[in-house]
Amino acid sequence: MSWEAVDARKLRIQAEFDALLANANERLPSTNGVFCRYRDPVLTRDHVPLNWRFDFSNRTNPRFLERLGVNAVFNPGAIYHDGKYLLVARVEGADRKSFFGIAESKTGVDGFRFWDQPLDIPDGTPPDTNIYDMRLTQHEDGWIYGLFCTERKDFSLPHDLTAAVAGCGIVRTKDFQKWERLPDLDAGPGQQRNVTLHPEFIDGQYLLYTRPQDGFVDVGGGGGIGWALVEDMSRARIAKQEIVDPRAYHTIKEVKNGQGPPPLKTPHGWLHLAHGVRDTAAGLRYVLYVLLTDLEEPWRVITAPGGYLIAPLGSERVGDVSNVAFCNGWAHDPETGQVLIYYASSDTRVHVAETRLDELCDYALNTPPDSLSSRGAFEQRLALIGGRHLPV
Ligand code: M1P
Repeated sequence: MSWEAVDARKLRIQAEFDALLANANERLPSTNGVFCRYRDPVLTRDHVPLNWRFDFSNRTNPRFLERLGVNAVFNPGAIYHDGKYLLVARVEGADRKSFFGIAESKTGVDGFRFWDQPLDIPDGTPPDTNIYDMRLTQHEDGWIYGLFCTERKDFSLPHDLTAAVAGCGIVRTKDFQKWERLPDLDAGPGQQRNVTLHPEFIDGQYLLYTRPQDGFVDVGGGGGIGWALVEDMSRARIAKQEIVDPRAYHTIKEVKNGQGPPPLKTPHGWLHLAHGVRDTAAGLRYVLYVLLTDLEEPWRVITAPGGYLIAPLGSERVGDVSNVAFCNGWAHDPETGQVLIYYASSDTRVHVAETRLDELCDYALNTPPDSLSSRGAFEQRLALIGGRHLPV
C-alpha cells in the first residue's frame, strides 16, 4: 500500500472518530412514561482513543495497522461529579481482557470522551486475570469507592480451563486521579460478583449488597441479592450475609440476580436498580428491575414491582452476549431530579435512559408485584381494564 493510501486511511479514521465524538444525541419519545431512551449509544468501542489501538509512528507502523484491537465498551460505573458525568467503563480488548477507562461528558447523554490514559489499577494479590464492572459509591466517609469483579483461574480444577473464581476488588479515590487499591473483600467460602457499597453508614458500619454464588457462572445455592456489614473497608471482611431479594420461580430473576449501582435515597425509601436473569432456549436473558427498601433498614424490601423496567430492545438485543441489559451505573442530579441510567446492551455498548427520581418512585410504588401465576396476572390486568385500584 502506498504512503498516500496509508495517510488517506489515517485521516479518514481520525475524521470518523472526531465526528463520532461531536455527534449530538437525540432523546426519543417515551413509550411508557417512566423513562426515555436515546437514539444513539453513549459509549462504544469506536469511542476509545485511537492511540489506545494504533501506533501512529510512520517508522514503527508504516502501514498504520491496528496493534491492539478493542472488542467492546460496556458496563460502566457512573457518577455525577463536579458538574460532570463520569463513566468508568469496562474496555474489553480483542484478547478478552478488560481494563477501565474514564469517559467524561457535560450533558450525560452525549459528548462522552475518554481521558487520555486508562485507569491504572494496581494488580491484586494474587494477581487478577480479568477485572470488570465497577460500581462507584460516593460514601459519606468522604471516599469514592469502586467495587469491581476480579476473576482468577480456579487452581483447584487445573484441567478445567473454564474454571474460574469471582471475587470483589476494591479501590478508592477522592479525585479520580489518585486511586488506592485495598485488599479484596474477604467473603468467606464461595464466590462473589455484583458487590455494591451502600452510600451511608449503618450503625457506624459499611453495608454491602452481595451476590453469593457457588460457581463462576451458576449461582447454585446462592439465593439472590444479599447484604452484609463490614467494619473497615481497608480490611473488608463479612462474617454473615443474608438475602434481601431472593430469586423466584417463573420470574425475571429465576436463575440469578444482582444489585446494580448503589441505591438512591428518596423520601419513600432506597431505590434500587438490579438485573434479573432467566434461562431460555436461546440462552440467558438479562433485564433490569427496580426495588424500594426501607430508609432505616435498607435490607428490608418495601415494594417490588413485578416484571422488568428495562429489557434489551431492537438492536440492543444483539451483541457479544445477546439478549442482555445490564446496569452498574446511574447518575442522579439532586437539583433537577433527573436520573440517567447507563445500561449496556448485550455486553457490547453503553446506552442512556433518562428519567426522574419521582417518576421512578411512582413506578416502584404503583406497579403491582409479580403475582406468580397467570391467574393472578389476569386479575391484575382485569383490575386495570376495569379502572380499579391495583393492589401493590
Ligand atoms: O454476560 C452478562 C453479564 O454476566 C455477568 O453477570 P452475572 O454475574 O449476573 O451473571 C457479568 O459477567 C456481567 O459483566 C455480564 O454483563
